[in-house]
Amino acid sequence: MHFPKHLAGKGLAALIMGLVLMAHFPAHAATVDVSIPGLSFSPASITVPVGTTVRWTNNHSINHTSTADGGLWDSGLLAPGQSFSFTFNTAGTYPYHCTVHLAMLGTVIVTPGPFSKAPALSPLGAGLLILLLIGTTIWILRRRRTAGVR
Ligand SMILES: [Cu+2]
Repeated sequence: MHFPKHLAGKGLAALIMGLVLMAHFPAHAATVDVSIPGLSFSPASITVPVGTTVRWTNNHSINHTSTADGGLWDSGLLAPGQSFSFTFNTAGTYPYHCTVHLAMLGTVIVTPGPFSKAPALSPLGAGLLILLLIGTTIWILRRRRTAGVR
């Protein structure tokens, strides 16, 4: 039962390293859906953090577009059932419309997001993770040394 234990130690170290990486690079690139159920966008206004991808899906029976008022994005004609995605990498307020039906209006509000406001992981949490990582590394090294002496 010597070898499996050794592997378990490595697995634990890999798990902890993974946790540390996740703490530093949290999944923030979410996708948010906006539906076109008729002659409107639903929801008409959404607020998302920087890095979010907004996906418009035409759930209506006729063509529509999602077109930024400033021209930042333009889906072109979306046939029924088609989708168009755009990723917002800069905070700001982005009004948009449908070029076929000018009364169809929407707004995407992009907030600076968690990165620029506060660290994703508290200093205490980060410290504990690093301690765990160091502890596991020492544990593995000691196990290796013990095996080598024999
Ligand atoms: Cu339209």
